[in-house]
Amino acid sequence: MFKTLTAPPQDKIIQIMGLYAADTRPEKVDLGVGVYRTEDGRTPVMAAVKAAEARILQAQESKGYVALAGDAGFHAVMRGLILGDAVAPERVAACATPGGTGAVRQILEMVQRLTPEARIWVPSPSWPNHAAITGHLGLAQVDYRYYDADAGGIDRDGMLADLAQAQKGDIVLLHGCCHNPTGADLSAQDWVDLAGVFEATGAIPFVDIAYQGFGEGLEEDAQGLRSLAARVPEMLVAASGSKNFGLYRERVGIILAVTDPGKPRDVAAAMLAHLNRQSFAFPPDHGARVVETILTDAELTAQWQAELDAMRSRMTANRRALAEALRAVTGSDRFGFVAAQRGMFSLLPVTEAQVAQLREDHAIYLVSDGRMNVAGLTEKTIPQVARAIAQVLG
Ligand code: PLP
Ligand code: TYF
Repeated sequence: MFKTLTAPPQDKIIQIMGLYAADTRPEKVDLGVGVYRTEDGRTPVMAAVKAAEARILQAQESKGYVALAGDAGFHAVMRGLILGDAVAPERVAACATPGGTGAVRQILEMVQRLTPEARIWVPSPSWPNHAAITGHLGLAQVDYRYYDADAGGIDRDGMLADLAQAQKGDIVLLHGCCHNPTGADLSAQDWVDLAGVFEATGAIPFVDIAYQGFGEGLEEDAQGLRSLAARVPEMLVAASGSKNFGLYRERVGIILAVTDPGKPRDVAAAMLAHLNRQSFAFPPDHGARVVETILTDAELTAQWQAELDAMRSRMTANRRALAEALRAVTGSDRFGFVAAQRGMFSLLPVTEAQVAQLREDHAIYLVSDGRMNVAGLTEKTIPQVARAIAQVLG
């Protein structure tokens, strides 16, 4: 069976991880994969996570299976963290998944089974796994206008005009906050206007939120999603605990399906559990247990929030410092958007060839589309990166 096989296309982000790992130059700078880093380049286990793990190690008496949809306590804390009190808990079907990617995959698989004719509207550009998974499942994807590269912000009119074309039952993917790869987010007014589009079209919002707490704050980052949830009859949410809990490899993710209470909620929950069973049966538990332990303990919650605040502040400071350094070396304000944006990523106005040049000549690693992980910058590397960008852009 393998003799005639050709290799599948590689994920451009994971490809960069490999190139970076193989580079032996000591001055190399990793601004590729979306992983948080400290000033000294580490991705540490958060202290609140360590404390929760110590408690779990002491108290856990069984590693027996939990449930196909994961643990109800985990569902409850994640529902609170993400949806707040925007919708009644009786309306929400929850299902744990292996990471946010697992949530995206399981949601789209449910869509494929329930409404195979639905089109999936995806912002242009978006995280590459969105198109990869819709393509893998054979779903029809339509890209909608989202990013305005000249403005370093969103193409609001283009987005609203495109989405007005969505049909009843179509699925519209939105990034909850910290848009990957552009760093350009929807404003509160945009979320309100989008709710109007959903009401008018009958399309269903699907919010992918992988960076809650990395933008403006835990509550602030969920505000748009919550305002939408309060207005629409149905909504899908895929959330990740990889970034805000630093639990990347533990694979913490959840689906929240907002439905009508009663039978629709129960059927959605059963469907999601059924689809978990078809793919991997029981979702991973350890990371989910860590999240539940933190969010059900006031002290651990406060400790975690303080750590998350510090991570966010570091990224914001890096943004400001890089924008200033770029202003100094280029004498122009064209990189001002880097300081104004939030989250882990910004998209630099560079060609694929210029990205290759930054990598080959300057040992600076960006994703091929120009995406930069600002958490990978340090006080020491910011001047080096600014000079290299200025040089490569000419
Ligand atoms: N969605 C987006 C937009 C992401 O950037 C990511 C990456 O972190 C994910 C989902 C899911 O990540 P994970 O599967 O590691 O939880
Ligand atoms: O965008 C990123 O860098 C992170 C990590 O297939 C990631 O979301 C990258 C590629 C991928 C899965 C996760």
